[in-house]
Amino acid sequence: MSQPPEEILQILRKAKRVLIATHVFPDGDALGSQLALGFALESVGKEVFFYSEEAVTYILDFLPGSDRLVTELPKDANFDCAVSVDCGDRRRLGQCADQLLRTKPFIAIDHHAGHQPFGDITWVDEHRSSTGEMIYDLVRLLGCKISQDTAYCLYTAILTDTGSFKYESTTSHTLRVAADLLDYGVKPAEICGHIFDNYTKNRLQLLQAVLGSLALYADDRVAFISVSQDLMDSTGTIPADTELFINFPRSLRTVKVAVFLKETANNIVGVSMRAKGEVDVAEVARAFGGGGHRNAAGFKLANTSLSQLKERLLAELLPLV
Ligand SMILES: [Mn+2]
Repeated sequence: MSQPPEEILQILRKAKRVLIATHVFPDGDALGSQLALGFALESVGKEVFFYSEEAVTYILDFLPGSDRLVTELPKDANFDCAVSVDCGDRRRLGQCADQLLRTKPFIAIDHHAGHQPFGDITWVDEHRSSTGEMIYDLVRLLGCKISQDTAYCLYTAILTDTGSFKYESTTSHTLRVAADLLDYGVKPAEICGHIFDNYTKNRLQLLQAVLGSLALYADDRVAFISVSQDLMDSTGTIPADTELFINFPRSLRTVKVAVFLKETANNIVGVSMRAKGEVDVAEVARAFGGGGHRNAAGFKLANTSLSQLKERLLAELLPLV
């Protein structure tokens, strides 16, 4: 497990105005890490600007400070540095990637296996459970104050990226950080309530329909579920509503690989894959231009359909299980 490079500490200590960004379609780790780092830097007198390509969805808008995210980059802002958190490659910075990367020095902090380096200075540690866990170590070293809001965001980041401390990536350090965050005022049941017991009726009806798409192969070792754009339209849901659905096919006792195919507008299909045991789904994802961890990976493909992509993926996956 690595610690933040001294150079990053020096840059952040010196900087007065800091731009913080994360990946598109930010999840709990992305947004929690972004906000927590910002609050911590503000606690030592820095001015912070939070950038996100799109506004926060209702699923994460309980996070303190989520209303501070700005979807437009200021034209004449003189930032002393920029930091991207939880972003595995520059494309995931979104449409403004070039403009963001023009801020120098640009620091990238991430934990994705297969991270494609970008920016000027990076701290990438694929053995970390979450970027939130890394941000905790960073802000402690910087001597920042950890407010209840900061702790709340970091706990959400770690909780969501570890699947509630269930994934292999959860270490003793992860749990020590989480324990510290409780001492800063986090109430685990409250955060769990916001994340897991907060479905809208539409979202539950979407889940009902998506589970109806379950298809099993190779003696139930491979499971597919899918969602079409039509289904999302008819249930009045958004892509963020499908978050965590992949855990249902993954939960099948016989499953080695679970796949969730998500059709979005313009014939683009997003794919999430989860593996149990030896199968490396990151390698499969890389063959389609994506990436991730050995047991959790994904990619997006344009000009395809749900059924076409399913056939192609089956051809790749069946020999592996
Ligand atoms: Mn993450």
